[in-house]
Amino acid sequence: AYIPLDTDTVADRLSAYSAVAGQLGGAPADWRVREVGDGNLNFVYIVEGPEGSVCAKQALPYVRLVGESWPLPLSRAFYEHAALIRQAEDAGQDAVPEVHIHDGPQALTVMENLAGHVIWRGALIERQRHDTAAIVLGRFCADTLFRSSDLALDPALKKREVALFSGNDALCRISEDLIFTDPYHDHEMNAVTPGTEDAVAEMRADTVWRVAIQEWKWAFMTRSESMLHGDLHSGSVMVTPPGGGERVRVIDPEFAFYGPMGFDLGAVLANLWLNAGAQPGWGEGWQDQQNWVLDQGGRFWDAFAARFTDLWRTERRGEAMVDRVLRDADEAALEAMLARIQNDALGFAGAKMARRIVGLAGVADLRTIPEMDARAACEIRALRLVGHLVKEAAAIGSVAAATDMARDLLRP
Ligand code: SR1
Ligand code: MG
Repeated sequence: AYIPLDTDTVADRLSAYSAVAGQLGGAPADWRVREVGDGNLNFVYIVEGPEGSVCAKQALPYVRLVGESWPLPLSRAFYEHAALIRQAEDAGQDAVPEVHIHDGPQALTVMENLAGHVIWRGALIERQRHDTAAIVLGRFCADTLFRSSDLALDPALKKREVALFSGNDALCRISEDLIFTDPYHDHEMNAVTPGTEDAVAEMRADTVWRVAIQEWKWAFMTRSESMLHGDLHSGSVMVTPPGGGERVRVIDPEFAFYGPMGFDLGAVLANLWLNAGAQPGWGEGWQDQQNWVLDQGGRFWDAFAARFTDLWRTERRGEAMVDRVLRDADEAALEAMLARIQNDALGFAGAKMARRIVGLAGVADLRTIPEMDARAACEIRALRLVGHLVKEAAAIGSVAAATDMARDLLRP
C-alpha cells in the first residue's frame, strides 16, 4: 500500500532499494535527510550519505499548495518517470536528472541529486546571468519535441505514446483550468494584485481576447504533436553558478503529455518576459538586466530553430512528411512548420504569462517586488504585452518582433 514518506522515515524506507543504498553508502542511521520541495504539488527530500547523495520525490494524493481538499492522482509520478526516461534518450542524460529507481505503488522516484545547482528562477530574481541557459533550453526543446513527434517516430509508436500519456489527464486538467479558464473569470483561487483590478477587468471584458484564449485552449487540448515537458517555467530548470562551463538541467516533467510544440517554448518565453517585466519593480539597474533577460528569449528561439533545422535535415522520417510529394519544397515545408511553431509559442507565452499574473500559483519574480504599487505597475505593463501576444501572435510573427514589443511595453 502507498505510504507517504516523512523526514523521519525516508532513510529507512530508501534503504530497501539496493540501488539507492549503494549510492549513499554507510547505513541509514548515517544518512542526513532534508525536505526541500518548493513546488506546488509534492514533497522532495535530499538524502546525503557518506558516499553520495540522492533526491527522492514522492507524489501526494493531493495538491501540496492547497491541501487535502484538492485530490490529485499519484499516477503523475509514473508520467514524470516516463518523461524523464524519454527526455534522457532524446536530449541526452546530461539534460535531466538520472533516475536511480522508480517505485510505482509508492509514487516515488529516487534520482540524482543535482548538488551545486540552484533553481534558475531564483538566480534570475537575484539578477545572475547564466549565458548558456537559454541556448541549452532551446536545444533541449528541439531534441525532445522533434524526436517525440511524427517527424521522428514510427507513426504507430507515436500513437501509442500519445495514448500512454493521455492517462496524465488530471495534470492536463490543471493546466486547462489554471492557464486557459480561471484567469478569465472571477475564480476564488485567483490572486489579483491590488491596483491591477481595472487591467484585469479590461482583459475579461475583451471579446477578442476571450475568443483568442479559447482558440489557444483548443490547440492545447487537441493538437497531440509532441511529448511536452508540460510545465517548463524557470522553476523547472536548475543551473550551476554562471560562467565557465555552467550546467543546465531540466527537472519536474510531471505535467508531461502530448500537446502542441509551441506550449513548452511559450512557457520558457513567458517566464523570461515575466522576469523582464518585474525588473523595474526591483529598482536600480533594472534596464540593463531587463535588456539581458529579453535577449535570452531571442537566443532561446534561435537555438531551438537551429537545432530543429538540423534534426529536420538529418533525422526526419518520410511518413509524416509526404516526402514523395514535397520533393524540392522540403526547405519551404520546414520554414512553414517553424513559422507555425513560432506563432504558437507567442500565443502560449501570452496565456502562460496571464495565468502567473492573475491566477493561482503566481511567480516569485512579481510577488517578491517589495512595493505593492510598483508590483501592480509591472503587472499592468506585462498584461498589456499579454494582450498583444494572445490576440495577435500571427501578426507579430516572430520572437524577435515580440522581444522588441516587450522592450517597449515592459519599461515604465
Ligand atoms: C495546483 S498546481 C499549480 C501549478 O503548479 C505547477 O507548477 C503548475 O504550473 C501548476 O499549474
Ligand atoms: Mg513543478
